[in-house]
Parts: sequence; structure tokens; C-alpha cells
Amino acid sequence: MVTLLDYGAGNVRSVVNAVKSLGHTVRFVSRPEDILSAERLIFPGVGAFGEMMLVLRRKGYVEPLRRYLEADRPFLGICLGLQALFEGSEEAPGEEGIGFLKGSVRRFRVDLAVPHIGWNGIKPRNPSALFRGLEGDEKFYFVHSYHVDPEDPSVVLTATDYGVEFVSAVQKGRVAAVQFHPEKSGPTGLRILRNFLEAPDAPAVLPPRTPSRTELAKRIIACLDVRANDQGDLVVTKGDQYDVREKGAVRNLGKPVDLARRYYQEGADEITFLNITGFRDFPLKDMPMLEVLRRTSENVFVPLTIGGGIRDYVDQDGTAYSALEVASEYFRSGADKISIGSDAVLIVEEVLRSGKSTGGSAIETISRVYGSQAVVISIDPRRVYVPSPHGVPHRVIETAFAGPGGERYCWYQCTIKGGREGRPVDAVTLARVCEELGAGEMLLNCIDRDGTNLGFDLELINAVKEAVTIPVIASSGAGCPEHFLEVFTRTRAESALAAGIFHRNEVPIGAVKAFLDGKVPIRRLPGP
Ligand code: 1PR
Repeated sequence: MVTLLDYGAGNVRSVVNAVKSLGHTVRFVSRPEDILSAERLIFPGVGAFGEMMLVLRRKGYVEPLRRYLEADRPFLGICLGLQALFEGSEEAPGEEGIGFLKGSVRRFRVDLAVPHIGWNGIKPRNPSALFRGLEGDEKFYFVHSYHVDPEDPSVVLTATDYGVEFVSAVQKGRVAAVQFHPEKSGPTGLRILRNFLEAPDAPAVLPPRTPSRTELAKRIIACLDVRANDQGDLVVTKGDQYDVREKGAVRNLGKPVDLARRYYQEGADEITFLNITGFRDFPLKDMPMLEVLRRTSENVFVPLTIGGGIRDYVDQDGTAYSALEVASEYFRSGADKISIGSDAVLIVEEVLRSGKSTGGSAIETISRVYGSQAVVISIDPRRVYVPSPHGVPHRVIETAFAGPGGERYCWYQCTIKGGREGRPVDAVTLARVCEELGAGEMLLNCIDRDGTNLGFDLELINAVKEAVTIPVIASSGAGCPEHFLEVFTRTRAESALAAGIFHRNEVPIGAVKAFLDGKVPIRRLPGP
């Protein structure tokens, strides 16, 4: 039995699912005494440092936690659960941490996208029972903007490179904590959890290999567009330039939970579900994607993103929901990130019109509570060709692919409702404003390329990437492994997403990774 400290700030479902998948039962801390009576304690942190410490203090958990740690009892902190062990954080000046370890938590000051999102390696510095069974060159899933800075170098268990070298895990006796998410790091992460759960006192080992430098992997993301077909069954579908009907019927490419599981096993670094008819006003409790998420997160241990219908709305029965409530329901069901499409366009239009933000938009409210890394903006742009950039009130680019009338310029018009309605805002402006409002990542689709197998729209990706500092997911048009190499070498996109080639088994995820291996950093699946 393992005890889990859930202070109620986010999704701990994935940790619970990971522990259960390893055959263990979980007990939750509900009173301060539960901490001291734990045999093993896992503390997964999500959200923000200040908020976490406030809640821990309010619930009376800080003192028992200190005593548990000082008594050298088995402890595994995850992400904020690592940062909490230190004296304070730049994220919440003046807010005291638990102070079990001397030192503080600092924001990344690097010339790279922050948050640091994705799969990166570790450089073991000391032996540990947690490393049993590892080779040393595996990658783990990170998502954070702050990193710990211990005063005592002897507590450093691993370091990782991201513009700077930072401490990615610490250990002092039986108290260990990691910045990455083992519960989201596939079979390798589960191995670390298993080592903690089953053999914390086993002899400490060093993995056989220690990389001299770690690299953030380029992520390969499988996307599942989901909707009900005409018979009412929830299916994975796929459009050609967003048209999902073939001979009048919705294309059916499989069942969402089964396909997600398959892609996880094949090595997808992340899975995205898009409820493509989310603009319809269903009651929240009937949202079919909630069940899809719950079932998927039981045995898929990589990050899950859900999009579609995340906005304030009133359902057919007259019940009102805020975007934050909708998002919270998805996080509780197993999502790690939510993605906002149509609503982001309307929010940006309003900011541009009024010259200011209200503070109450979906982007702001959700990123305030769950962190910016949990808020993805899904952009559905379409090219609008113009003969000249002059007099066009949008960000115009010069294109190598001339328009139907020989036009050498275009801008990318944002659309809503799955491409059904064009709006007077361009993709570059949208991305920039959404970053300012608190978004943590851009999912950059392209209606012109969607389902064409012609390759990603590199011009679009470069234009958006230049305008933002947050990570960009390139999407739409992948037709072969070479297209992934092209997008990773000719743009600065951090990840690439595809749908059709995976669903139709034309190019499996493993073939994409095998082709990229040695050319760009990727996450390899552990051997059998
Ligand atoms: O507007 O917040 O309710 O969110 C709706 C979400 O559903 C948006 O993220 C929007 O992109 C998506 N969506 C709406 N209609 C469609 C459609 O296809 N008719 N799907 C749609 C967009 C997602 C793409 C696709 C890539 C890769 N498709 O990400 O997966 O283009 O495809 P490919 O590799 O086959 O070329 P809201």
C-alpha cells in the first residue's frame, strides 16, 4: 500500500493509474496523521508553488511532512513535490517551502522555449535503487518553468541539460524526488515507480551508461479527431482539409481508446484527442470524451491532451458552465493539457478590439489555476492570397507557393467551428496574443495541408515560431518520415503531429522514429 499526498490542485489520476497498473493499492492523505502513518509516501505536485504551500499549510500538512522526511522514511516527490522540499521559490517570493533541503527554486533563464516541455535525458550523479534496470540513456517527460538549485551538491541524484545544466532529481537517504513525471514517462517511468514501490532499500546502482549531455527530444504526437458518426457511435475520424465525410458518411477509422493504446505501444510521445464537434452545446456530464479520457489514462502513460468545446457555454437544458469548469472536468478525467480552438480566436478578437484583456478569459482562468503548460491553443488557419502586402491589416508573408492568380503573398486566416467560419485575425497575431494571455503551447494546424500528405506548411510554422517563445506543435500534411525530418530541420518546431498516416497504417510511428534516429534527438522505446 502506498500513500498519496493529493492537495487537490490538479490531476493525480495518472499517478494513481500508474501505481495501480503496477499492482499496488493507493491510500489518500485526508488528515495530517495519515502522513506519519504512511509506509511509503508519494507527493505529486501540479500547479504553482505558492498555491501549493498555502494549501499544505492550511491543511496542517507541513509539520507532519517535515517529521516524515527527517525520519528518513520512503518518499518520492514528483515535479512540484520536488520543489516543495526546498526553502523557497522565485515563483512565489516570500512563500516558505518545507525546507527539508537547503537551497531554492529558480526560473529557467535560457534562450529556449519555457516551459521546458517534453522528453529529456538524465545524467546520474550518484547510485540509487531507483536506477535499477535502467540503461542510463532513457528519456523522461518534463514539464516545468522552474528548477531546483540545492546548496548541498551531495543530494544531487541527476542533472539534465536545457540551455543550462539543472538538477533533475535529488536523493537524501530514502527521500528522493524527481523533476520529471515518471507516471507520464512510458515504460521507463513505470520502472522508476516500481523500484520505489517494491525495492526502495535494494542496493543502489549506477546505470551502465551516463550521457555526457542530454537533449530534449523532438516529440511525435498522434492526433485522434473524435466525433459521433451517423449511427451515434463515437469514432476516430479524419478529414481532407477538414471534410470528414466520404460518400456522405463520417469516415470511421477506429475506436478512440483502442487507437490511443496502440499509438502508446508504438512509441507516440504524446496523444491528442480533439472532439471536433465540441462547438455543439452538450451538457457537460454527457461529454463523451470524459469516458474516453478515463479509460485511456488507465493504461496509457504518456501525456494526454484534450481539445474541443473548452469555453463558457449554456447547454440545451439552460445550465451554464465556465471554461474553467469544463477544463477541470477534463483534468479530473485524466487530461494533462487542454486545447482551446474557437474560443481562443474570439478571445483574441476581443483583446484586439478593446486593447486589453479582461483577466476572465478561458486562457487566463485555466492557466492561472493549472499553469500555462496545461493550456494549448489549437489554431485552424487557412491561406488567404494577396497580390501585395500593402494595405493588408494582417501579418503577411512572402510565399514560395504562389496562389491561384499567381499571388506571391498570403496571410493565414484563423477559423472557428472546425474551419466552418473565417475570422478577421491572422495566425501569427493570434499566437502572440495567446502567449501573452498565458497559453503554454501552440498546436498549429493548417487547413490547406490537412489530410493532403504533402508535408507541413513550413512557411506558416516559421512565421508563428518567430512570434512566440512557447513551444509549437507542427500539424497537418505529414505524408512520410522525410516530412518530419524536414519540419525539425527547417523550422524550430518542438514537436510534430500527424493523424491520417498513422490511422491508415501507411507510416507507423516506429518507422518515423527509426528514420529520425541519429538525425534529430528522439525518444526511443526501451528494448523488450
Ligand atoms: O474549436 O475549441 O471546439 O476545438 C475543436 C478542435 O477540433 C480544434 O482543435 C480543431 O482543430 C479540431 N477540428 C474541428 N474540426 C475538425 C475537422 O477536421 N473537421 N480537426 C478538426 C482538425 C486536427 C488536425 C489534424 C492534423 C493532422 N484536425 O490536428 O489531426 O491536420 O492531420 P493529417 O496528419 O492527416 O494531415 P474548439
